[in-house]
Amino acid sequence: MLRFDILTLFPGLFCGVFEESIVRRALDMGLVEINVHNIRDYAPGKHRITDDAPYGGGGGMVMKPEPVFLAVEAVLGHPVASKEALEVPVILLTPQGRLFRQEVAAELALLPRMILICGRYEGFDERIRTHLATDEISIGDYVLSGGEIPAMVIVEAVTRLLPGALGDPLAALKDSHADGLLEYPHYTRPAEFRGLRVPEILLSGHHAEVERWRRREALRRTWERRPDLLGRARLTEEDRQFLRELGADV
Ligand code: 6GU
Repeated sequence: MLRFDILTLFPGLFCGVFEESIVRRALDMGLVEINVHNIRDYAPGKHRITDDAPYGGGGGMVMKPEPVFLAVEAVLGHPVASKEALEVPVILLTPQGRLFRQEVAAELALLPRMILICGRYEGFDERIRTHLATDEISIGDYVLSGGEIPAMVIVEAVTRLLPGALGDPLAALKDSHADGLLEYPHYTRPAEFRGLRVPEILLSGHHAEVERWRRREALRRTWERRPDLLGRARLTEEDRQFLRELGADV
């Protein structure tokens, strides 16, 4: 069982997204637990203020440290003496974090639980980074207004890796990126659609030939579209030979 605790100023955004699909299945099967907590509930004072102007001036607002620290402590059930002593990873979602890749999803899928903190406004008070977060993750090089959609992305990518989450236990291994390559092309019936034929090899029934074709198409597609991925992919000597024929320097 993997437990996610998501800390956000907009808990309503999470209604619905986990109600469908793989995550719903995993929740029903008891493979995951997802708790969404409103950071505002932990903001002291009548007005429950969660942000303030930055010291030193300049535009924008900054997330105050206290509500975030109190929310994490409430979830853990004890005060945080130091982040080094934390037994649960506290992951800050920020464009400045390490890039979320399939390997990171696989790493997180091995954990028993984690706390995801969604940022809003112009950023977090730096003390949240330095004295509370054990990790910082970004989902890509583009700007989002908050960490909520990144948190959804992480929950979905991690959950589908949990044993039993996918109907087909081998499906996760075949996915794009699972072995560092893009997926080969897929076809289904009919064999001819508006004059467009399915590649003959797929109709041949020669299993080994089909596998060879698929591997080559995955390599070709990765070379054509994402040559940057080839450096990290797991490649055999035969793979390298084929890529060299395409002009790759591997
Ligand atoms: Cl984790 N947060 C925000 N605000 N923007 C992002 C991101 C995260 N990852 C990519 N862009």
